[in-house]
Amino acid sequence: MTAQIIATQPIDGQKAGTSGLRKQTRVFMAPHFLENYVQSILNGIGGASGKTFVVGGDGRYFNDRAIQVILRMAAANGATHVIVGQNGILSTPAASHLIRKLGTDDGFILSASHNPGGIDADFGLKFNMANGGPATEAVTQAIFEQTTTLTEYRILDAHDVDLAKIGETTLGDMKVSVIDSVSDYAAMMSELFDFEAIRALFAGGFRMAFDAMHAVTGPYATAILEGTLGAPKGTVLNGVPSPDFGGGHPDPNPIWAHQLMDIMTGHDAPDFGAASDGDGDRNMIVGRGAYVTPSDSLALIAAHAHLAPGYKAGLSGVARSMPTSGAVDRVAKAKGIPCFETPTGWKFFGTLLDAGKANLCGEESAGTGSDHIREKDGLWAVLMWLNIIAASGHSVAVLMDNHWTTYGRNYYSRHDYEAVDSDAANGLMDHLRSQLGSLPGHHVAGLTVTEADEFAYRDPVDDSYTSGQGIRVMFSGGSRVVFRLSGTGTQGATIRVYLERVETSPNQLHLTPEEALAEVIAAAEELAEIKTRTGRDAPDVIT
Ligand code: VG1
Ligand code: CO
Repeated sequence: MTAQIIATQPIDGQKAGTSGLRKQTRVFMAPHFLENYVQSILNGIGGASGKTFVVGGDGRYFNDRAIQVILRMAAANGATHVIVGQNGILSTPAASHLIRKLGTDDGFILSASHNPGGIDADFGLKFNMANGGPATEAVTQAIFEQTTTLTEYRILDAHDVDLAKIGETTLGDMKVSVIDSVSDYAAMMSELFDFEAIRALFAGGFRMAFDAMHAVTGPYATAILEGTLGAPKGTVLNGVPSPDFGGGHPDPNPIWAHQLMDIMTGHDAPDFGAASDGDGDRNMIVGRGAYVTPSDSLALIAAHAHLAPGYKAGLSGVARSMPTSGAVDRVAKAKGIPCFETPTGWKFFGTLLDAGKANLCGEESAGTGSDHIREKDGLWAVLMWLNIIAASGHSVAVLMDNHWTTYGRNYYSRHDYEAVDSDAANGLMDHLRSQLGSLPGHHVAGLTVTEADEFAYRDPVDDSYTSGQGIRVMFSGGSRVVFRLSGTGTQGATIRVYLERVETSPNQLHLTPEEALAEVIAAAEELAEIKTRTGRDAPDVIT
């Protein structure tokens, strides 16, 4: 087995977005594309010599081939040890946990997360660092710079490693350990949550439906919910990961998880429903006929986390991404703990978690997690809810009602306009930017603007500065609209419009989001001229 040095040239567009590098699968499979990016990562971190890595992915099309390439390149670049999930499977949270538990230098996670999979869909590669979290902005930039000057990569001329068999083998001078994908993660969950209480809940007839969406959480949910916790067989739906996620879109929201929504709103609905995404870091929570927005879920968890054994000392602080609703802010205020507002993407929570400034974080896009790892964690959120339900004895609907009565309700919705012409999307954002200075004091669709800005963030731990993170327009009374361009799409631009209204009147807590947000939606249209600029009559996805 010899290390080969292959001559190559820089490939355009190898710039990571909100969460890793995401491209259409065929782009990733083009000659040298994956190899160039992996070598750029290794160069960007100062080489692989003597290093250990965790490698795994969500099982989507090309996962298995990409892992074999990464293994051969790690070996050729002098890595000493790579730990791989069996059959190449590791959820993003499980990979983050393994990096931390085993003390490896870094990790490679093969996933395009909530994007569909298959040869005609999307593929992705995320690089995580020794704290278990996504590469920081600085490292991401260093890697990108490498992609623009790369002239060669190193790869071992070798056979495939058998990833089906648990055990140790070697590839050149490098050790390869194939490990069970689920057991370490499951053990960590049993330490954080009151498994006895949740087991008793299921034994008492509590019924649940978990939709794994043919993605990576299938084996994890089956082992934990149906295995350890004794939920009846069949609790986990779509539990076998498939390379194209059963032809679906593995994004856990009421639109894409409509099978679960139909079950939860149908006759004989179970008590509790949940779903997770392609790589297992997102979650959806739904009670019988009661969908919980991710922003509300974060706030409710902040209010009740002390009921779970791993959090009984209470929270040190909470953090949310800027577009996430302010519901959690009011819980933090009531508890007297800090609440941080960060740019979109889990990488911005890492320093706060490492420094102990926050130990609960969340995003409106169905991401929730804590300092147990450095990624958001879908099943963690589901188990946290089960723990809260078991400890409080309340249903999801009662928990949310009580929460709104105590703290008020942040009505919230996100409108996505997908695959919009990039020039039109940039024009829309430029137009908004040009209005910022003149908006305060003006009336838009019956609302009065109090503040308008483009969000920028100075990290309170490492002092790094990130600008251009979304346009915010705040209205009197606490309503708000935020506009951002997505950093995870692979075609054209996706415009995200985040709509929010705060309501504290006791008789206004049960409106539909459409009713409650009608004025804010009208204001968003008036400010951004979405219809005329994009040619779209309505959003593609409303969550
Ligand atoms: C989206 C979400 C963001 C999330 C990111 C990665 O990014 O809005 O909150 O962190 O996806 O999630 P964007 O730039 O498209 O808005 V995952 O589960 O796809 O890794
Ligand atoms: Co994900």
